[in-house]
Amino acid sequence: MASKIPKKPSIPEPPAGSGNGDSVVLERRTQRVKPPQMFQVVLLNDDFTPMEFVVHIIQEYFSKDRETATQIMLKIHLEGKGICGIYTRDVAGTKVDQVLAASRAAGHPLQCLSEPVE
Ligand code: TYC
Repeated sequence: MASKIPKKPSIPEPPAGSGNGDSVVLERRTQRVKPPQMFQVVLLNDDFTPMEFVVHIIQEYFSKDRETATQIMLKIHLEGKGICGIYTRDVAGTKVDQVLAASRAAGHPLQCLSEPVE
């Protein structure tokens, strides 16, 4: 006759994630990363910088074709200022530095700045 092996008293497993001190509880959360603040790079009008130079600057540093660059330049000439592009903070700052350096190197007083959008 086979002797009965006594069964180990069974301890029920705690429900997953119930937190008995050894367990790690993972909560599902939707993480939302907000888009970065954007900065528009603006050129200002003046009475001295040649139109052709401004068109060249807009083509070269803001990747516009000649027609678009000419339209932007004329808008600045007529309205006093105009947006040449919208970028993240660092890229906008670099554009401003590059435009100012190229303008001073050519002996022109062209002014360029960046400002937060909205
Ligand atoms: N007003 C300038 C002129 O008549 C042309 C100009 C346009 C200058 C745009 C600056 O951001 C500027 N020669």
